[in-house]
Amino acid sequence: MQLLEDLRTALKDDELYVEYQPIVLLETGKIIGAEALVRWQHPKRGLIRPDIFIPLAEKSGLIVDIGAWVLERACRDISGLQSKYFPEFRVAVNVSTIQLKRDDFKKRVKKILADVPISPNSLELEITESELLSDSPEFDESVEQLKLMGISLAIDDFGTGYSNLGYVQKIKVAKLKIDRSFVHGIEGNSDNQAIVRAVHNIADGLIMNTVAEGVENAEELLFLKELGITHGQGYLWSRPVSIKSLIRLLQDAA
Ligand code: G
Ligand code: G
Ligand code: G
Ligand code: NA
Ligand code: MN
Repeated sequence: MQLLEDLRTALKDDELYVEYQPIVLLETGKIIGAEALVRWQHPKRGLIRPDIFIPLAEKSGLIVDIGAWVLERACRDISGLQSKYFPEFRVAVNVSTIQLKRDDFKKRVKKILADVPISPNSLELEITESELLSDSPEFDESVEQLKLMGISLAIDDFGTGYSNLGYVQKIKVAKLKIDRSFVHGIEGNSDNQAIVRAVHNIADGLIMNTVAEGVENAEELLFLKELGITHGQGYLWSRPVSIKSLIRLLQDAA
């Protein structure tokens, strides 16, 4: 498959880059961090979205190197932003369960943290599930080690895919990110209201934070605040932007 062949060379040909989408406190709108999102500028086909190439990367195993590259890029970008402007700023990076199942994942993370001046406390890893996570001692070990290093963990796209409540209880992450399909149009959809309320109650009971993804307008924001959700992300505040634009956005708000 041509696209997969192209993806094999995309890293070394410098075709991947990272954008950042602000994560805000719903109460004040203050931007407290950002999620790193990878992009692929294909030389012939133009911009290819991660929904297309991340699954390819996962199936082929390329996600291990691509994921490590995204993590290092994000740490470098945010390290610069912290040291020059906003020392408290946090960054969330997506990691596939395939990366977490590798027994060298912890070593790769340690190496990045040794090379880049950034505190593990300002780093969050969003676990995205691409496959059913059957019993994996390597995965459990990675999760424990990352926590010991002071890195916080979140479950991404909660409520869709394979994540289930037993899994949430078992790995005890700090945060659930509520999938945007439940957030969109929430003010007029009582099913979605019930789901978001229930997810928030579960998170609250397990002492986890909740982040609402895909917040697009003031009606959704108001509803989420009333439900007690604390953090959000979405086009209401900003699309994913370059590191330069992120810094500008933060400076304008300061
Ligand atoms: O600046 P620009 O129009 O590109 O910003 C895109 C969106 O992000 C707009 O809705 C703008 O109001 C919002 N935005 C920019 N900075 C901040 C901020 O510091 N806090 C909040 N809540 N929103 C911001
Ligand atoms: O960036 P966009 O809004 O198109 O993201 C689409 C999907 O791609 C999201 O579900 C997101 O989790 C995933 N994604 C984006 N960047 C990364 C990444 O660096 N690693 C992994 N594993 N998934 C990513
Ligand atoms: O990791 P995750 O799948 O949650 O990645 C976030 C994805 O959601 C990215 O593809 C990003 O571009 C997209 N996104 C971010 N904010 C919004 C939003 O307000 N509305 C919609 N429809 N998509 C969004
Ligand atoms: Na995701
Ligand atoms: Mn994510």
